[in-house]
Amino acid sequence: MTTLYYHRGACSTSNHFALEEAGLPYQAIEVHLDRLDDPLTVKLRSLNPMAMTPVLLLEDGGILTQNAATLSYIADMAPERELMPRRGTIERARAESWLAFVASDLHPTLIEYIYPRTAKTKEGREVARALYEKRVARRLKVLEAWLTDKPFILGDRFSVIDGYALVVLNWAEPAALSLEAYPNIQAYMTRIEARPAVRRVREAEGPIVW
Ligand SMILES: N[C@@H](CCC(=O)N[C@@H](CS)C(=O)NCC(=O)O)C(=O)O
Repeated sequence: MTTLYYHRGACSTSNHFALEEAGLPYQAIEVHLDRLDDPLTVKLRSLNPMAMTPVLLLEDGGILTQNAATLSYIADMAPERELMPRRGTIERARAESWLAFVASDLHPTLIEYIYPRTAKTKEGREVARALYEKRVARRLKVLEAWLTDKPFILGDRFSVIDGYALVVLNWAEPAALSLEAYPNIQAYMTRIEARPAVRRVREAEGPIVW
C-alpha cells in the first residue's frame, strides 16, 4: 500500500485528494515538520533529506517526492479515473504545462507572500507586500481568465491539478490576500471543495489552524 506523509494545510494535501479521487488503497500520515523531537518528523527527514512534504512511500519501499511527479504518478496508477490525460498525448503535455504553472509559479509566489507578514519592521512588511502583491496578482489573473468558461483547469473534467491548485489558493487566508477580485477562482474553489473525495479528506484531516 502507498503511504503519504502530509502536513495539514500544505501542498501535500493535494496528494491526499488525488489518492482519494483515485480510489487506491493508501494510508495518509500527518507529520509536523517543525517538531524536531517527534520520531515521525525524524523518519520523514530520513526519507526526504529536504524535510519537505509530500513524501510518497511506495509499495516496493521506494520514495517519490515533488508534487509534479507524485500527482502524475497517482493519476497514472488509476487510469480509469482519468485524473490526468493519457501519457504521450498533446492533452497530457498541456496538462503538465498547467501542473508546472501551479508548482513553479502559483505555489512559490503564494507561499512567499505569507513570509513577508513575518518581517520584523513595518516598513519591511510594506515593501515586501507591495512586491508580492504585483507578482501574485499577475498569476491569479491568468488563472481567473482561464476559468472564465470552464469548471476545471483542464476543462470539464476534474484532474489532480485542481486539488493542488485548491490547496495553494487556500493560502490566500494566512496571506491575508483578498480573492474578491477573482470570482471565477472563488467559484472554482467552492466547486472543488464540494467534491465528495475532498470532503472526505477534509473530514479525515480535521480543521486547519493557520
Ligand atoms: N517542490 C516541492 C515543494 C514542496 C513544498 O514546498 N512543501 C512544503 C509544504 S507546502 C514543505 O514541506 N515545507 C517545509 C519547508 O520548506 O521546510 C514539491 O513540489 O513537492
